[in-house]
Amino acid sequence: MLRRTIFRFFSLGVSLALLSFAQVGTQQARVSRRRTPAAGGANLLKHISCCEDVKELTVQMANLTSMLAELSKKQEADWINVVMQMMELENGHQQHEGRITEVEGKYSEIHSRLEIMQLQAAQTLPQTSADAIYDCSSLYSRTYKISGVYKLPSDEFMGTPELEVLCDMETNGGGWTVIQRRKVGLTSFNRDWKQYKDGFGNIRGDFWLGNEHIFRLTRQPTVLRIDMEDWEGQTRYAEYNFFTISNEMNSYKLFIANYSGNAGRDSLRYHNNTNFSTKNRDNDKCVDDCAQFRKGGYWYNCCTDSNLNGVFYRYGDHNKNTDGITWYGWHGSHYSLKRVEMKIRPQNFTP
Ligand SMILES: *[C@@H]1O[C@H](CO)[C@@H](O)[C@H](O)[C@H]1NC(C)=O
Ligand SMILES: *[C@@H]1O[C@H](CO)[C@@H](O)[C@H](O)[C@H]1NC(C)=O
Ligand SMILES: *[C@@H]1O[C@H](CO)[C@@H](O)[C@H](O)[C@H]1NC(C)=O
Ligand SMILES: *[C@@H]1O[C@H](CO)[C@@H](O)[C@H](O)[C@H]1NC(C)=O
Ligand SMILES: [Ca+2]
Repeated sequence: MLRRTIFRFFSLGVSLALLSFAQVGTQQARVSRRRTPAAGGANLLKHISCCEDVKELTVQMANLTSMLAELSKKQEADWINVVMQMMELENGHQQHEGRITEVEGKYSEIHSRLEIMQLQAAQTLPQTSADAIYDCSSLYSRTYKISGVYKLPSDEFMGTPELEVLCDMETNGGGWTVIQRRKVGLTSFNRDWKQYKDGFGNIRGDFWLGNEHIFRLTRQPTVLRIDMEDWEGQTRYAEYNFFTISNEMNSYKLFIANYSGNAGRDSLRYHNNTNFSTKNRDNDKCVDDCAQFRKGGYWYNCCTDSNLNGVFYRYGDHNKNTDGITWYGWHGSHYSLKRVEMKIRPQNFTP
């Protein structure tokens, strides 16, 4: 939009300049036409006529030069205006994004009083290597059986950092560590490599836990479950009895196996054995840049059979775009889902 404005401005500038030169042309033509009738007069007259013409031409040239100078001054002022507008827009955008984060935080806070209480309970847990709490399944085994946000203490022995996690202690036996959630729709998932590596968003709202954490948590044999909801309130799930990603050096490549569920065709299978891509790291199997097209970070192939980190579209806009939160095997390529949660737990977990 802005680029188009700038372009239009430039073409306007160019046509103005062209117009000025066209004026020079016609004025010169007028001058030479006026010279012709004087041809029959005396030499002196001719001479004067000639010099007056030249004088007039000089004046016109001077006027034109000053006109041009004025024009370029105006053009410069317009240009500065455009740049200022651009900067203002950018500023507004940043403020907007800040507001969104704030609003989402507040929204989530209202819904998380109980979660905070659980968090405090979790913080009082003893921290020894033997009791290492390193995911929601171990919390579950320690009788923490209420879904919500917990803080996992850091563990030097295990080399694990302190980490806030969202635990789903209800679905199909519980013990799930949620690695991704889309439900509020205010957090952008069109992020760069570093942000996908470290994680982003709000653990009480929408978030990506971070590829480093996912890599670490899936060192043991792990199950992945994807819960989805559409705008009609129907729910589906996809479960993989085997899930892991490789390390950063190997571009967090995806491995999944043994699908079960009711989400129609397995739409993550197409992404099996592909590297992770973000808007600034094209590791897909395509000439195109899938992360740019689908506006997310994901294990893009060429490009998608699902796009769970795509753009959150609200009801009404949810079936108009191909860069939404899609699962082709259920609702096709143009239907952006209302809610998604990706969660993991160890294969050997027993409720
Ligand atoms: C040139 O400028 C002078 C003074 O500004 C003005 O009187 C004159 O009409 C102008 N001539 C043309 C051809 O624009
Ligand atoms: C995936 O990543 C690995 C290591 O980063 C690289 O060697 C390989 O070529 C990548 N594959 C594709 C399809 O980009
Ligand atoms: C993914 O690829 C691996 C081989 O790397 C294979 O064993 C596995 O069955 C594949 N998963 C699916 C769901 O096709
Ligand atoms: C998939 O399930 C089969 C049968 O239960 C099992 O033999 C196989 O090892 C599983 N594959 C993976 C990669 O876990
Ligand atoms: Ca590519």
